[in-house]
Amino acid sequence: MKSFLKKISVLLLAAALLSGCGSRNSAQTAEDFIEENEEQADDIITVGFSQLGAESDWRSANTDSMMSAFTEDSGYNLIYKNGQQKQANQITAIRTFIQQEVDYIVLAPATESGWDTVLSEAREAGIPVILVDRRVNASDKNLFSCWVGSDFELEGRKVAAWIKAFTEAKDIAPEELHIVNIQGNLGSSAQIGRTRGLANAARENGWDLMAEVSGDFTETKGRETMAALLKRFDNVNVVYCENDNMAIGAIDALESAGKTVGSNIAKGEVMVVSFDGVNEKALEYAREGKISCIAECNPLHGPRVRALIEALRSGESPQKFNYVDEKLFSSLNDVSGVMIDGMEYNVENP
Ligand code: GYE
Repeated sequence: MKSFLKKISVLLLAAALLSGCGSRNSAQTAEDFIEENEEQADDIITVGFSQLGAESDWRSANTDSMMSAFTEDSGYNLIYKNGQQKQANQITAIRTFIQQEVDYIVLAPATESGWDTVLSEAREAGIPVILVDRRVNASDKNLFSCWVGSDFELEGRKVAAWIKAFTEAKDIAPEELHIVNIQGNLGSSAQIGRTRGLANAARENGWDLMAEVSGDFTETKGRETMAALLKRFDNVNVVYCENDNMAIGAIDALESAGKTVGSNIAKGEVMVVSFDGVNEKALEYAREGKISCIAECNPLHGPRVRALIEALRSGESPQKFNYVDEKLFSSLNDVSGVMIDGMEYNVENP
């Protein structure tokens, strides 16, 4: 941090050292002390991290990963701000980071739109912005340095391809699939990509996609949304949940309504599929067959963001968009892998 405050604190320390010591030698020592500490202060890199919230286990794992990658021991001062799911809070956080003259801003944006003004302010202040997890649809791609995260539409396509392969293996006709989608926060990259992955597959395969309703990526909202959907439809047999926390809530609502959760659609079970693979309870549900398939979404971006910052610091130009490789989990043996755009994705045990 180039901050004035840091210099003041070095001077105060030096003054404390000098007080009571009149000799020439100790004055020289104090000068050395100022110099050394100024150098050290300049070596510390200050990163302002605007996290969007704390809605899910994925998010907590992501925050932890950032905290452990940017420690003082590794030469960083991380300023963390939780946006509580509100873009306005995130914009305020970024403006504060600009005032604090941080060296880098890392933004995990709640939604894709509405970032142009504040990102222009960061650019005018000469502070590089790295996006993590979700994206922004900025009018000018130079408003951010680079991004690291998941291909959310690919995740959705993988789950849809798994549903197709599994139901074909069980001789279930496409029009017999009555699907509801419990979506994430509307307008977020994770929601947009996962919703698109399912909607396109439903259209192509002739599945009955009955409703798309947001459950805000939380367990509570997943439970409420599922309960409301069961009041609207009596024939739901596939629940596509855009994260594991909502799947846990939805399973609770299904079981409370007397439904059996599982993959035997022909026998009246309701199949639940989901995303993340971070939450231990969801993985346990996948092992038990209560969740039929989970597309992994990897939250451990801390070291990846740090590597990007280190590349920028040493004058390199990292790739603009950096995708993470992810798996597909299912404990059902009927599908060993799915093929998308010529790429094979193996199904692994959760
Ligand atoms: O899947 C969900 C979280 O943006 C990838 O946000 C992230 C999603 C993640 O709340 O659990």
